[in-house]
Amino acid sequence: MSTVKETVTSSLKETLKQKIEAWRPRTTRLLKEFGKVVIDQVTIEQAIGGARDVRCLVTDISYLDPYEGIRFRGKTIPEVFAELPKARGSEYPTVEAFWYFLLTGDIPTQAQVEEVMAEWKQRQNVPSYVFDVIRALPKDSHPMVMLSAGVLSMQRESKFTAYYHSGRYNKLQAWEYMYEDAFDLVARIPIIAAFIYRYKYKNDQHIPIDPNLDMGANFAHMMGIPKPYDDVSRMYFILHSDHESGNVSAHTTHLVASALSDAYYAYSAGLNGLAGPLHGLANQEVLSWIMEFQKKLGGAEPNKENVSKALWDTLNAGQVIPGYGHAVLRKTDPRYTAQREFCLKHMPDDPLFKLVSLIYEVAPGILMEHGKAKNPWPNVDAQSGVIQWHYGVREWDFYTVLFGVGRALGTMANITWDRALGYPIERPKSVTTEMLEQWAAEGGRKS
Ligand code: CMX
Repeated sequence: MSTVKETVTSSLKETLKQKIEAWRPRTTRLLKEFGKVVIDQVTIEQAIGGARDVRCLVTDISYLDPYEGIRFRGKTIPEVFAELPKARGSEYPTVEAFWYFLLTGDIPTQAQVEEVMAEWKQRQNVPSYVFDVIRALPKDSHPMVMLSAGVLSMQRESKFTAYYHSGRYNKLQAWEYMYEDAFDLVARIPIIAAFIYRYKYKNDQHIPIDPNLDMGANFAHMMGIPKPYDDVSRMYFILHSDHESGNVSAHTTHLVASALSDAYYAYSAGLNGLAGPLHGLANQEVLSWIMEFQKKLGGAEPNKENVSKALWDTLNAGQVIPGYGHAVLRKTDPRYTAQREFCLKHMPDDPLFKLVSLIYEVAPGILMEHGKAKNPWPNVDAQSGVIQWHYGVREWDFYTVLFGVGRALGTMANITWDRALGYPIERPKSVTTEMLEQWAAEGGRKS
């Protein structure tokens, strides 16, 4: 039985407990018997260049192959969409089914999904002070500031922190309290996000939770957007959930949690990283770029020539083309493809979608000719804003908040497993420029 007293209705935690206990000996054996086996080397280029491609993080929640793209728990995006139980009358799985899958690696049965949905509802009460905190911010604060502050304000609710200070702290059981916080956080964050949207852009008029709906449908309902926005939400949150551990939002969350900071501290920090324009904020930058381009066209039809010129203007001004390039991927992001397939099915004639498709036709060739970006192909952010725009979410500074709701799933699954496997505080080693110069002259570090 679980050691945490909770009104828990699903068997998810017990399943997770069995998985964790079966997994721990693998990590222990690797450390004890094979701890000194070399798996990578670090070059000067990597030390200066953001640790690109250095293999020094471990996660089993997802893996990113440069040419294949993301696999969640060993499954590609099409496999995840095909194999997980769907929401009633929907083309997409419920987020609750995906949460079960991310945590355990198992495809849940319909009955298990319903249990998780019931537990999810139990956990989704957002304390009222969270809304007060958001309201206390200047109204023109970026919605990511509101989301990060809202998440951080819930830190006083942390069951992990209460357990840590209880005098009963036990490393083997710590994950159970991390799991409690992680589950509370994923259940609450869509409500905070919808609140921010309605507060900031819809005259502070709010739509209460519908307790009969799954997470994706409830989010659409609270946003005030009809079908198929429920499917857009399910698809969107699943696609943005995880991208292995090295990206800024996932890594920051893992890093902060490694100091035994709780899920609220950790994810608020992760959100702050997601809000950077080279990371999650790129989705708002894509829309902002497109709008600027259309303004300059002044009503003329977009075509390959004027799109190419605008892309070259951006590059020649020393700016990046938002939504293109990636630190790991070396092909079109399958998260881009999944969203493109949705667009082809549901909104093929949308003018903005057509423009995004036109950009896709010319941007990779231009980036190749430009010769700097290692990956000239589109990433997830190139396509996501267009779908939101089509369904009426035209306030593009909100788009990264949607990314943040999805990314909570992966980061929270990860920090639960981090605690379960007893990963230590993260602490890489710095060197000085002088040391690098000395090792460069000597042809490598000798001691
Ligand atoms: N447009 C123009 N130049 C680009 C570029 C793009 N889309 N992508 C990379 N480059 C440039 C880099 O700025 C870098 O230039 P400098 O040598 O002058 O510094 C050079 O090409 C080499 O970069 P890279 O090794 O190919 O890419 P990085 O791993 O350093 O960076 C990323 C990856 C995503 C930050 C970068 O491709 C980029 O800035 N893309 C645009 C922003 C974007 O879409 N970000 C979202 C990524 C997905 C996400 O996290 O949400």
